[in-house]
Amino acid sequence: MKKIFYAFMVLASIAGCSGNASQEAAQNADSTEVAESAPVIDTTKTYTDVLIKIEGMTCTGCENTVVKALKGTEGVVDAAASYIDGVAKAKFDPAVASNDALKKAIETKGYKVVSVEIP
Ligand SMILES: [Cu+2]
Repeated sequence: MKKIFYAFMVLASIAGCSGNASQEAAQNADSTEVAESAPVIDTTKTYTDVLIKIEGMTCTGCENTVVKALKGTEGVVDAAASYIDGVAKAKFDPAVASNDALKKAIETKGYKVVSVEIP
């Protein structure tokens, strides 16, 4: 019975989110790992803030996937996303990360980056 229940949950989550559910489940599974390696803001550095316009986010799970993708990118110290507005914000060390690196991290998760701009 447990296997049947699990299969149902997987199907339900896939139906609820256009194709990114399995990736979200994988991301959620190692959420503690992400928390442990949370980046620290160094006040001696100058960071770049960007506003990223994204197509394809449909729920809070998508927001989490995008935020984790951004925070998992080397040089990113803060990130947030809104599926309702179709945007994400990120703060990064321009000596380490770049607009293209952020774009690539998001598009690897199956979302389309429309633009990366200074807000
Ligand atoms: Cu979603």
